[in-house]
Amino acid sequence: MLTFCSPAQTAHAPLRELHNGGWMDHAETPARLETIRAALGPAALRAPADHGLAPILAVHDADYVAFLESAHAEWRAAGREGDAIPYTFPVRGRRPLALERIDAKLGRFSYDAATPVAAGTWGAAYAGAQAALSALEAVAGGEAKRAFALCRPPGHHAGADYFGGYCYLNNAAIAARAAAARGLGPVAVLDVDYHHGNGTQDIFWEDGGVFFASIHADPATDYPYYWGHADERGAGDGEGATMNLPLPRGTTWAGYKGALGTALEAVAAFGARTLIVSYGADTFAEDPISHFALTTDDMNRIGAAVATLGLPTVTVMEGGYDVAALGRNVAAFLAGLEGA
Ligand code: Q9C
Ligand code: ZN
Repeated sequence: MLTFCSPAQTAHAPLRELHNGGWMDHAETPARLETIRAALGPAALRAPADHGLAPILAVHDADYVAFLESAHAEWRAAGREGDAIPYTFPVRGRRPLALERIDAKLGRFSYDAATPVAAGTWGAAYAGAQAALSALEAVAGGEAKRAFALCRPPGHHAGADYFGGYCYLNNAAIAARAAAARGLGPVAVLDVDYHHGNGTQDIFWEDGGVFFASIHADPATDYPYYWGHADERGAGDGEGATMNLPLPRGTTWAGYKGALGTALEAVAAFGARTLIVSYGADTFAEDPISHFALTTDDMNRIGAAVATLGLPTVTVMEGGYDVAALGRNVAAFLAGLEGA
């Protein structure tokens, strides 16, 4: 499958994250991208074109983007070493303030302490968003029916003005909004990462032109906890255009396929003409931070089921942390999507 990826995306390499009360090696590593690239081979791999900041600013607030660009430099200017990590957060309802200190800004624009801003973060996130936009462009221009954006860092936890969950720019949302702006709507985003795509949900919460469907671990037991419950359905113009299908830990294909069928039926019923897939391989049984029990063959089945929609489709890479199996899991999904 036509695949977009930039070498700049490996410059993002945070060392560690806060996990269950201690430090662990950051799970979202450059090796993830390398192993996927190796598994897919060089034949259909292409460097993204630069579509600039405008399509990013169509999703993310300008002050948030400006913060991301300068956050690591501000961290260093404050005399700190290593990665910038937030640790103090304004609870909901706090009044807006003109914040000066880097620590105050880090907390203002994030919602967890597991998502460091490293020296190469902005460049990698920007390049990844360009990969998503280039994949959309290939599909929109009719060059390919389907394309893959090998985004890294991932994006679906990032909201209009916040980072978190290893995500900084919401690649799927950026592609979805660009598709709508190009007249390719209605657009659907199908999120099959293990974790709920809270950032994407928030971005399109009141947008009736973009349908968001997510199949994920029940937020009662799993990150991101505060979003992804079955009764979250959107609001205002977007009421009914959000669908959440939480599943219990331990879910196998037997439990997964029904939810996938429900999501695909809803995408078709919405009348979507363009599909963006947020694909995470962290539903894999051996994933070190997740708790579903899907196999590599199941990844192929997910791809094949999505292909039955027959829609122009951009797949955007999200999570998946079993690096040893990641390449073959992504390849299996894309092969299913291609009808192989
Ligand atoms: N103790 C993605 O898959 N850490 N992000 C959970 C649980 C955050 C995953 C910690 C997981 C974020 C794109
Ligand atoms: Zn995930």
